[in-house]
Amino acid sequence: PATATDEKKEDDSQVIDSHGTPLLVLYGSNMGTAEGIAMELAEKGRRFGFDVETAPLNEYSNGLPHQGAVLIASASYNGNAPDNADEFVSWLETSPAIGDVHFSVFGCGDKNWANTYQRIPFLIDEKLAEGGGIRLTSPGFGDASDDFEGQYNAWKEDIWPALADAFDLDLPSEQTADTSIELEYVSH
Ligand code: FMN
Repeated sequence: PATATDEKKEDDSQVIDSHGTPLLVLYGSNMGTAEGIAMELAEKGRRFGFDVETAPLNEYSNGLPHQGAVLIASASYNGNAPDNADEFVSWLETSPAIGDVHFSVFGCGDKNWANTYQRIPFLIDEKLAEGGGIRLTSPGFGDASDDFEGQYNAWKEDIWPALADAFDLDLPSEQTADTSIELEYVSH
């Protein structure tokens, strides 16, 4: 017999319009913050019907896919790349031709490292754009000494509508705009 739990499961699966657009979510992370963000984005992407893969940045040090989109979350360590992103960053520093890769970058940083604040995510965003990559949104930057969560949420909210636009997808609007809808209800 159908229980309340079964019904909920069914509802969840019905939400998905499985268009299968490739979504590669890459991370540069030593302590898990950027990797955690990548996993959260991947999970949401799957719910939205993307064909999602996740990997450390170093697995793509020879090039990025031109199909679908690439989301990147990275930290910096004294201005250097995290351990699992060093080869990727070295490759980018050779100014490769990126081509029409759709991407967006979120930086995990801390203003306590003032001179090298967000150096690596900033570099990744700049180099990808210089090489011909197409920014889905402006890069986001979260500062662990400030409102990291708020800065992350602001970037994250723009990602899904930008992906819907770029790939002509019909993502459910109450999901793409869930936070702003909630805020609207509260303020009325
Ligand atoms: N943040 C920056 O913005 N620039 C830096 O140069 C920088 N250097 C750091 C060096 C050390 C030893 C540590 C512990 C943190 C540093 N941070 C710096 C902050 C981290 O990048 C930030 O905490 C980030 O969220 C860590 O991400 P992860 O957990 O994915 O490795």
